[in-house]
Amino acid sequence: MKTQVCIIGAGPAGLLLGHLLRAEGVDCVVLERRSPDYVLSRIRAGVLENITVSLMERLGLDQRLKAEGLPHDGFNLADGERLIRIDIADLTGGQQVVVYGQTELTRDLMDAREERGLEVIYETEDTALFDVESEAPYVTYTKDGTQHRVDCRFIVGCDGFHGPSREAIPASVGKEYMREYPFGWLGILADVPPCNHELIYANHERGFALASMRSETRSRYYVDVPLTDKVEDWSDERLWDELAIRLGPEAAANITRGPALEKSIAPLRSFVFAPMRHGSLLLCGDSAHIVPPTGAKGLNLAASDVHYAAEALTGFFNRSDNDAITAYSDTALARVWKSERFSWSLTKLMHRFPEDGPFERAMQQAELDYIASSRAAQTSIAENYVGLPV
Ligand code: FAS
Ligand code: PHB
Repeated sequence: MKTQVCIIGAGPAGLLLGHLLRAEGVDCVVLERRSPDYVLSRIRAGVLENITVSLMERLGLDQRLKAEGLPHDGFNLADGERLIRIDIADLTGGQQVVVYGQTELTRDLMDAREERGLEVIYETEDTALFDVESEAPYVTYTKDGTQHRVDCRFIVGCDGFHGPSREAIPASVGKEYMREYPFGWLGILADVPPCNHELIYANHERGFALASMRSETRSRYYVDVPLTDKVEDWSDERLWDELAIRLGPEAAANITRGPALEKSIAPLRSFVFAPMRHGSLLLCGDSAHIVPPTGAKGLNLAASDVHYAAEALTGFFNRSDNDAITAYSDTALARVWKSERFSWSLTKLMHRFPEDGPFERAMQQAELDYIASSRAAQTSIAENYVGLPV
């Protein structure tokens, strides 16, 4: 097969990019190792920044997002019994975030692929990248026992943290930055009404908790747990009991319990790989960077990478403009680092680290007190949470 852009990975980054390129008449194909059902079975992000919503609007794929998404004007930091509300709308001149599950966004992008002429090949195996330093790279993969080859001008690695694309950049070129956290997030999804109409991030002496939702009848909660914990260690009842303690009496009084539809533990790490372009290979999303989910940035950073990559690739093919391709890595990384900083700082503020002593705890308390009393501090958090300009 011959095409202009071969995209590896049909998660939100790969599908968004594929649709944006097709909308500009650029040929592309997306290779995905899993089945469509498997991709949709993942429960991940739930908060959308402006950039992600605006890309769906640009594609004309925002009907369900607009109909079912929940626009939020604010969110809350719970510090023991005190609730510090960050009034996003007031502090950012009316901006909002939208609560809409990554699963639903991915479904909208998948459902539109045929009518938009976006070819996605699912259940590919042994995907391998070749000649990425040349102007004629190619990808090989196996499907149903037959080997296939895709010749293209660019490869875009949208294959997540564990995909092969990043490995195709020589160690002599690539630099990794990593911070792993001494806890994971145990999440539960349940068809119960949320305990609050806005998100609550709680810093409790027993640990972190988050009250989030997918709709007015489906809730998503998290507590942090030691990395040695297993999902089996946490019965639904034990998890609901712990949430009621950590989220504070007001939220606890409003918690409706129910059976878990999904329960899983995700490790927390901060990771950046640079550069995000090497020759004819570009990286987008989790293939190049990971943020702890505290700042709700993972999916949205993938969207901003895709925004820059689509601009660069359509400029190359439709306007013979090389500049944006050349600048892609620096442009994308500039926004990545700011989101990494915000996600790391909110993680440090809202979690109890086993290595922390009384001084570190006092610093957390002082920062929460400052945030509670300072419009400037709240504005900084609000503008980062809604998403910094692209
Ligand atoms: P993805 O990982 O979503 O997609 C990559 C795709 O590439 C996958 O479909 C994979 O199957 C495919 N692939 C991999 N190797 C391949 C190969 N060799 N050939 C072909 N295809 C291949 N963010 C939040 O904001 N809030 C959350 O609560 C949250 N929870 C998360 C929980 C988990 C367990 C994880 C891993 C992430 C979570 N995130 C969360 C972050 C998440 O939203 C990611 O940032 C987002 O999925 C990134 O999208 P992609 O870059 O498209 O990567
Ligand atoms: C979620 O709803 O899954 C969610 C929301 C906000 C976060 C992380 C996860 O910061």
